[in-house]
Amino acid sequence: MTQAVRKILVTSGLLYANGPIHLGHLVETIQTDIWVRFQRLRGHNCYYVCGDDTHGTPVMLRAVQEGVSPEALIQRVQAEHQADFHSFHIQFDNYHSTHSEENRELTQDIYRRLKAAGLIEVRTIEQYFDPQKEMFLSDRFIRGECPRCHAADQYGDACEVCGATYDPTDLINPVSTLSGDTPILKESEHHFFRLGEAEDYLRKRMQQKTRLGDTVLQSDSINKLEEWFEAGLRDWDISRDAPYFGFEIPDAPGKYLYVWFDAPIGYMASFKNLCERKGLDFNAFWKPDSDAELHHFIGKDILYFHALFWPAVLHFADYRTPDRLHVHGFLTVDGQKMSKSRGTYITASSFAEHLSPEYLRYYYAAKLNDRTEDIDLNLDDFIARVNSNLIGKYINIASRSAGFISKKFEGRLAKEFDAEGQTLVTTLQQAADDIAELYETRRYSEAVRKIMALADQANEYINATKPWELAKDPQQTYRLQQLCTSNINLFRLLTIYLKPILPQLAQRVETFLNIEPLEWSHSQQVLTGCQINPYEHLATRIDPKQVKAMTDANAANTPTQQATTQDKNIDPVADTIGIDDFSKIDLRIARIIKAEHVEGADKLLQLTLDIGNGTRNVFAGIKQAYRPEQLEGKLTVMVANLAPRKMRFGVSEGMVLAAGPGGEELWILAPDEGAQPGMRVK
Ligand code: B3M
Ligand code: ZN
Repeated sequence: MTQAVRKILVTSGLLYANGPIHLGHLVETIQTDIWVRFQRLRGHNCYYVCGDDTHGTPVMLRAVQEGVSPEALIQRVQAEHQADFHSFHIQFDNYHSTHSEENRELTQDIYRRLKAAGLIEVRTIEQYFDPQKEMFLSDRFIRGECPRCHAADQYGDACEVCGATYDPTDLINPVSTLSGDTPILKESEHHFFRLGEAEDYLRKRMQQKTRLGDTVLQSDSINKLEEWFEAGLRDWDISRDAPYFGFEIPDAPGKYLYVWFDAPIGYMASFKNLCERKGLDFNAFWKPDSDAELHHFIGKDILYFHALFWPAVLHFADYRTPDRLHVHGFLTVDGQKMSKSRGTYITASSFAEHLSPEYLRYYYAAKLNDRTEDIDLNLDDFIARVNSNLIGKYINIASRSAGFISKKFEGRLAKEFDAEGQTLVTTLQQAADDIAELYETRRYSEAVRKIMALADQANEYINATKPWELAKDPQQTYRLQQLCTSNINLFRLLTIYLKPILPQLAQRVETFLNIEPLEWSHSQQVLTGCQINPYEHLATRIDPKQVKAMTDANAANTPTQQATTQDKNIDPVADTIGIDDFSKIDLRIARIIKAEHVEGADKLLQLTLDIGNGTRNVFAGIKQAYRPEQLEGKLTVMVANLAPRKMRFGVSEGMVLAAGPGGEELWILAPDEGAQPGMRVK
């Protein structure tokens, strides 16, 4: 059982300072917090730092829109983030900001080191510039016609209709989304990080086992890296021109470091700030000879930055690199991506207003594993699991035994268990190592399953021994006290095992049992002969009405939220056409009879559509918005007389209609009930 005390530094992704925390963000922070609390319960020195990611164009533009300085904006948002995390019991050692002195110093110093190592190259490039707004435009602020399939209104880097990727300069009729003007091409000097130079190092590192005895990444992420190596590592443009909210590049006036360059350095800055406050040794954690562990918890969408750029930057700037990247998937709610109109785009604060945050921690834990797959928050299942497992199984053990101890024995536990009670207590004690291993390896759902199976055993034992019957028989008084004592001990052991997930509940149990804060090693002790406090209600069941009230409240918030975020993105109405032009387009109701992923395509799904008189094969750029199983069986609308197009993956015979800016925000059209495949849309 005894293990050397580990020094562990843990981070979760830094949140963009331009919006509220929602249940998707919490998948990451909750799972990190559970891991960190587990390590602390085991007696390790585990530090958890995080902070806000404050730089970049979106923050700058939003501040302009709100008429405040970016500093004021990020300060306000950071306070909101911290309050939300606090209500979900996320126990950071430090919550900092990338817009801090520590981060400025570290970032500029790291830039200088990379430059001295010959890894920075300055090249002149041509880039689109918005003459009205007087700023260079990144790809996401330019839209235009796809150079390959001629779909209108595509982003500057990729077409969501045909899946082509290209440079913004390849777009036909480009438009700045900031002003609606045609951008002009302008030359500018950019600073590049020569990532290719790090390829050998990165490839080796990917295969190596760290001090933890495993590779840095889990296998599904290693496969992703292999693909990226295969495609070739491109130089990384790490500079942006003024105006930009960020750090200036040393000795390059008017040039700023790209937000993604200083963001991960923000992990170091947050820790440095902690060191200064607590007198810790920064270098002992960050220099190459450090004997501390470094763990990053991240979403799968930012793997490229954390598995390629970040270790390369650290290594060549003479810092240590992470031991482990814990990569997780996204959240869906009721099987679909979070949706404002369905009320499932749930903010942290509105959840906490309606329901106990610990219930979300419990539900996420019951779903999470060490793979990168998405997890689903099914709201009915959420209610059922909390009510029947957490309350019905775990809390029930205490509520069925504690009353007798107070009423019949003045709160005093028996000095020893009977033989059977002892056996069961021992069984639960012996599970400690297995459960610890499941937490350590981030297989929380297995841990919860195991803990609940032990709770089942405890309940079966109570059902079989029937304390309420013994209570009627004066001959059995001591036996009753013994039984309730072992039951209370079973409850105490389960509380230790659940404590990383349910810290506040555990604290209430500690008060009830009149004991010091529980640690993992306390699982090998028992509680006998002492005085406990009267049982007070520890937790209540969820009333489905609470969940309904929460989704209603979030749905009701929708129009205002959308109006502020989308005002700017409404496209002007196109040139007028006659009815003849319109009637050239043959729109048909189609049933999606099959939807599949396309090997090697990031944005496309392959759809088989039934249009009444036959089927069509269509490649649609909706992969980020839908999973295939969400589409199969649905009716939609397609352009049936679009000329077939030969694509890399096959021939596309038409196009399905969808609305929205793109990426995850796309919604395919659906007819009202009654429409049949093949009907013409006029
Ligand atoms: N803010 C992106 C994100 O929130 C970014 C993470 C930075 S981690 C250094 O997904
Ligand atoms: Zn295209």
